[in-house]
Amino acid sequence: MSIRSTLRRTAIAAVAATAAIALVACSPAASDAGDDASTENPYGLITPGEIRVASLGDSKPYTFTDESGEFTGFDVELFTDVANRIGIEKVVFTGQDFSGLLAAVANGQFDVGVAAIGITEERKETVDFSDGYLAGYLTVMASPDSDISDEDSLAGKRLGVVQGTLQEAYAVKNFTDTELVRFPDNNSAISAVNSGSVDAHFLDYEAAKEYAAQYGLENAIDIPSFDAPAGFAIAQGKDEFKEALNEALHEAMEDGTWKELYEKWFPGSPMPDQYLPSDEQGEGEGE
Ligand code: SNW
Repeated sequence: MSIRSTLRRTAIAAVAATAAIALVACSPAASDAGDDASTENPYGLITPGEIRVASLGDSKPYTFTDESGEFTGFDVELFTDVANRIGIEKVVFTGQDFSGLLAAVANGQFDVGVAAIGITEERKETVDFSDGYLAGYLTVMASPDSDISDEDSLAGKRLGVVQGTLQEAYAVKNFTDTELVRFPDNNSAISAVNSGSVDAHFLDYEAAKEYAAQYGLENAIDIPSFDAPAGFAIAQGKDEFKEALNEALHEAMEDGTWKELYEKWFPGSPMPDQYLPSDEQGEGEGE
């Protein structure tokens, strides 16, 4: 094809696209005649029929990329299942730094943030959350030769945290004699532990377990974070989307899908009660 005809085709395509956008923008039907607009895009997604997800590439087993670059992990599989239940097959995950993730959801670059994101009042000032789907521990991970074994033993030590995490906030508040070293992601913090430039890294329990096994480190301190269960973060005011996600999430809990994914991704971890099918709750407590 000649350059000229390519240019011409591009120009025609551009004009057509602009006209289409203008039509949509001017048409009163697009905004208020509920029917058409809401059947096509009832959840107010950036691209109708597709959910764009802000996530993390290095929080195995919650969210991570496998050898072929595909996103997988507990949160990824759970969210994909939930999305499918609300009729969305196309779920596109993108890796972000944790520190920018909630802002990217709030300002509409993504439909949802999925990355073991704890629900807190402070975060709710910028984004909404689905109901919780995971409650666990924040873990300080160190080399087995270190003398870090409790919060007091962190005094005078250098501790890695990922910027913007609950670990950072907890450390700022509670580890006042510890030097905090901020990292953009877990991988860079773990490298620093391995090279000795920090004494320990503070991250989510299951991710710590994973890195511990990989690098011969150990979980030195576990701090409950049950008051901030993880939820799916969505932009404020998308109530239909949020309600649909919640309904689907509870279905996934009730039919045992949640439990299956939990056992798959967190083998050997204590099974929490509140997300199991209702007829299985209270079992194993000796009641
Ligand atoms: O608050 C916990 C929750 O109880 C569960 O253990 C999953 O992790 C948390 O949501 C905390 N997660 C951190 C946060 O929300 C770090 C997230 C990350 O590194 N991806 O800041």
